[in-house]
Amino acid sequence: NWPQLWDGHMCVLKEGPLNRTKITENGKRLRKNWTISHVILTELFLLFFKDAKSFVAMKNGSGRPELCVDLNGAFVYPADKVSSRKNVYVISTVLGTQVLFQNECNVQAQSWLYAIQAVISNLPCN
Ligand code: I3P
Repeated sequence: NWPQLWDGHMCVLKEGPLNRTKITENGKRLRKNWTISHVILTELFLLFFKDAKSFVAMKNGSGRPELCVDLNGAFVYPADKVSSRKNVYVISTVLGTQVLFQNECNVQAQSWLYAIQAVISNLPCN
């Protein structure tokens, strides 16, 4: 139960909008479907919500993220040649999920890269 899991256990390290698409799940290629998400970085997870309201609703006891990426053992790096978009990065998890994230502003995109890298390097499986 997400609201319970959230309650008192996680703190928000970074929060804001990003474009994202999942490209691989359990090692299997998926068709790209870029969407805008409200993204929450915690010490363990990168959470993708439909919008900021959905995140507030989850904290108030209803709803859950659309996508939850386990950062323990994950990698994050520039996604060169994976997209025609600019400022695209890929997060690759131990379970074979790959998510692209993107922001038109390279400073914004890079600040997410650095924040996610910092979290990963603090986790036991890095
Ligand atoms: C895809 C869509 C994606 C694009 C992808 C296309 O077409 O245009 O935005 O990815 O390119 O295949 P469709 O909507 O028909 O699925 P980028 O925006 O990241 O380039 P790709 O096939 O080269 O990944």
